[in-house]
Amino acid sequence: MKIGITCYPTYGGSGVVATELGKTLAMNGHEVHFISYALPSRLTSFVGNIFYHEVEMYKYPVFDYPLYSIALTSKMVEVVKFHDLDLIHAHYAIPHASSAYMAREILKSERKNSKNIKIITTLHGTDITLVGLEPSFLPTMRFSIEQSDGVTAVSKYLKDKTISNYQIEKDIEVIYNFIDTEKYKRINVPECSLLRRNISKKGDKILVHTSNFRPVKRVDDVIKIFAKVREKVPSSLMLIGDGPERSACERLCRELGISEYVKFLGKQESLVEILSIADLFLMPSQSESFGLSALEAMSCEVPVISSSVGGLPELNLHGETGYIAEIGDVDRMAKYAIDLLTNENKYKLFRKNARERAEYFNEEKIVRVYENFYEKTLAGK
Ligand code: GMT
Repeated sequence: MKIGITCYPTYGGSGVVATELGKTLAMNGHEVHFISYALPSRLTSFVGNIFYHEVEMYKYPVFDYPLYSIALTSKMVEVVKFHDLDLIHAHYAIPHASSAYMAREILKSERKNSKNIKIITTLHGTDITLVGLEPSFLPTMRFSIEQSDGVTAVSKYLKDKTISNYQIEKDIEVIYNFIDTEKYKRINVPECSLLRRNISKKGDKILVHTSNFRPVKRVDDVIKIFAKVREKVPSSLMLIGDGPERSACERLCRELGISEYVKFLGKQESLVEILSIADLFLMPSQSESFGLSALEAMSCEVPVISSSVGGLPELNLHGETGYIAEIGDVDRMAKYAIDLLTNENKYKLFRKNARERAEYFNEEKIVRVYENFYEKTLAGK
């Protein structure tokens, strides 16, 4: 198949899923064309069969705001026409699904009797639960989801939310986030020992959180949970990523007098090394349609303490791969963390369970589900 993929190129989960999907599809022999405003951050090395097309933004003094969705539509039309694509897979509905819809209609009007391009939209999270609900987006969102030839959501929760929030009648297939379990596995290389020495004292437990530090991630709760854990268990906290809440979080650590034990590592590429020295992953999010970063941790045998929101209970099995608690219940999350970190046998079992659960979301298996979905959509089923 010849597949166009549009996604946000930044560090967010939707871009990661789209890029890893494209890379695996290319390895499976498909021709993949990324159409985005910058090179996707995970597209770091050369892979044959992968092409990248940058959306060119035209600046004109009259335009106070960049006309990204129109420029994207035109780029989609160009790439489909000159590379004879079979389908466009839009990741994160706003504005990718509506640009793809418009591109399909332009192409339809231009080549009356030739094959029609198919549009597949994957809903990732805040495109449905937050941003898409804004009155300035809602009607366009509902229309472009309904008009897609195929729609997928990354959890059952997100599928249900889409149907109830937008009164969508279209079939939505749940295709979970996935993980390369061969790459994301616990390792013990010299870099790990070096990192461990930098992070904590010998024998101390290490807690970790990775995110883009947006309010929805509740990184302040991560810090409050850690402060309570630290009262009972000698431990350190690694915070990976960056974003708008970071300064406030650094302040909170100073106020709580725990700065010495909290390492802000910023954006990092070597996640496997980092996760391999961690004992527990914290994800107390306000909203989370799936929780890809928790899956990355679980694949490296790190149990998860998370909130019970969104799709998290579909990933993190309470009492097996970690624990879940109500949003904001910092006391309970800390209690669960202390319980796990001080009970060696239970911890070992959770660690094993976390890895086994991650294997359920194995990349090969789930990319095959996407391929079948593409074929079904192309056949008009
Ligand atoms: O919806 C978002 O906040 C953006 C998106 C991203 O690009 O980071 O994250 C979502 O998509 C991921 C990949 O499908 C999911 O694993 C995340 O749970 C989801 N984030 C939220 O729902 C907050």
